[in-house]
Amino acid sequence: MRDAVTNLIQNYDLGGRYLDGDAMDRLKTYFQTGVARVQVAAIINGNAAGIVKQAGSQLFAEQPELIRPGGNAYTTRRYAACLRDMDYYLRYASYALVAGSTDILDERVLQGLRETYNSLGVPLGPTICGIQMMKEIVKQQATKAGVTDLGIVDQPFDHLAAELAERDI
Ligand SMILES: CCC1=C(C)/C(=C/C2=NC(=C\c3[nH]c(/C=C4\NC(=O)[C@H](C)[C@H]4CC)c(C)c3CCC(=O)O)/C(CCC(=O)O)=C2C)NC1=O
Repeated sequence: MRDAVTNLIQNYDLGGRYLDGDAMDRLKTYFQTGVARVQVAAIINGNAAGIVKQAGSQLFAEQPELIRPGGNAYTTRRYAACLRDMDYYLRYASYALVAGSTDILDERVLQGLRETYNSLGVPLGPTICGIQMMKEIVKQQATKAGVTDLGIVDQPFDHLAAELAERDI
């Protein structure tokens, strides 16, 4: 698992290069967003259960067929598995946010996930909707807390969504 700084250092070390102006710019950007990253991670940590619950209610209100007989989240067990998955996405998104890198998402969350979902019939579209809903809730809460740099919040959630999306091209 790597973060923005170790990623950068590794690249420069591979080339045997000193950190140049470009590296400095990237480091500056990361450190300048550092306080906001920690702030948003704290918001997620303090409200995780509520965020998952709210996004879940929103998802099932918009797509009620998911929790009707024949739906993938129908039965208490599968309903709980769905919310548990949302909680995984939220928790790992908070790690990626602090790391300033989506590496951890690739390594710990996304690897083999599409295949697992496909074999269990877990629909990807609604899962992506759930991830986007959590993103919006986190952004609302971050805005309320005075965080202005919301692009950092988009990054991990959008990465999860994009990697889960069908892209057979
Ligand atoms: C930390 C990394 C990690 C992830 C991401 C993860 C996901 C994950 N979700 C699973 C199941 C599942 N995931 C869902 C999720 C949903 N169904 C829906 O209709 C909704 C759209 C959606 C919720 C938003 C459901 C219902 C199951 C159970 C499917 C089944 O057993 O039939 C399974 C199969 C094994 C199990 O049931 O536990 C895995 C591995 N596991 C991990 O260790």
